[in-house]
Amino acid sequence: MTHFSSAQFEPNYDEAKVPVFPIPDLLTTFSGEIIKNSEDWNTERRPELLNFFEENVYGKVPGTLDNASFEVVERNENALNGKAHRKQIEVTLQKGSRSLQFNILLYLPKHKDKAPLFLGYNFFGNHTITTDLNVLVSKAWTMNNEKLGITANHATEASRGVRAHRWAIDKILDKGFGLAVIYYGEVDPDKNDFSDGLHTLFYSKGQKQPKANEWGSIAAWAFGLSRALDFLEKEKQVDASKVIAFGHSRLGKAALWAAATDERFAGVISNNSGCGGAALSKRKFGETVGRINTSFPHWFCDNFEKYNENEEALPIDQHQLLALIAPRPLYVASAEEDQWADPKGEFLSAHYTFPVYGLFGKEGITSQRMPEVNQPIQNTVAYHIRTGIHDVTDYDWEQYLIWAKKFIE
Ligand code: GTR
Repeated sequence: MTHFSSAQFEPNYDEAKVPVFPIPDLLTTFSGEIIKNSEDWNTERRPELLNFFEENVYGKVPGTLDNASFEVVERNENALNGKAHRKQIEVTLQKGSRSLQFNILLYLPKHKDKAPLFLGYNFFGNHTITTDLNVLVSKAWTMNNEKLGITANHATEASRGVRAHRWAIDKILDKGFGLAVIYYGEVDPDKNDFSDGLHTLFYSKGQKQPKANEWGSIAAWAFGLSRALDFLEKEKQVDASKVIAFGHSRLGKAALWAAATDERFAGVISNNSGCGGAALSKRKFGETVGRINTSFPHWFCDNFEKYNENEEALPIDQHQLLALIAPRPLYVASAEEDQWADPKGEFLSAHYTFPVYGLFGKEGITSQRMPEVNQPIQNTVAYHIRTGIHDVTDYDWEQYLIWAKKFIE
């Protein structure tokens, strides 16, 4: 197993140095059988791919919960200047004598009886996504970020609204969609330490960390999204058959894995998810498997380390993760200045899913030519690369809303 320090690692940003690499075939099973229709995809190929990603990339969920309960701790029928219904829900997950709590912040458009909805995580707490003074500040461990006013590993009033620019709440509500968000650190704190968060609920006696094929943090965050969907299914004003998992960057990786493992998600948006998300691993452009497993050893399962500086040995690539979403709508988005996430690798990965979407009579992206910046391609599989940096912008949301109106609503 290769370990190397971040300092030793020189990322490649030169297209000429991208290795010649195979694209593992979506429609040939590991034993060489050819998949000819959607039924064979669903019964043979999809399960074996899903199983590979579970065992070797993200890790398996080691058991089931004993109980999940939901309590509405705050609500207002006239939030955001009368535009929305707001609810804050405390979710309690239980296994034996252990439990974990996280909070969902839910905004629903007032004029709609049943709204389709985006569900996603935020990085620093629900109160950071809006200047709404009624949103509760998380008490959980939070990564320090002086610029955002977060010190001593806890958020305070100082960070209210600091990430509002990433969540176009007004635009979302105006188009008739709801938005539900969760602070990801309440589900599993983002640190290489398995003594807290969701993992601890499932340990057997004396166990201190997940086994080599068991879940890392991305899979734990994905599991949290599914539990939030359990709640949304009970919520009368939500159309739970139209919930789109959304995520940026590491949380885009989590959204993709949530939609891959839980087919109740109606679709998924990967915003700049990069390595271990939408981007092809075998291109080794920007962030690589070895680098991500070194910087963030807790994100994937330990089995994934076999592929550190050894992407050639992977019998799969990330387009096969994306294909697990089929036939549901999938949006992959990149940013021009986010070369670390390998925009071309994200585009090609979305492109290579088209034969699977085709089995279902859905339109993927058949051209191998990347579109120009700010020229979205919007089929059931959609892609855009916008100008600017690694971020979520109004431009991104405007495109997501056009696409979601067409393919989800
Ligand atoms: C980076 C990491 C990326 C991406 C990003 C983020 O440091 O290398 O894979 O996940 O963080 O989440 O913003």
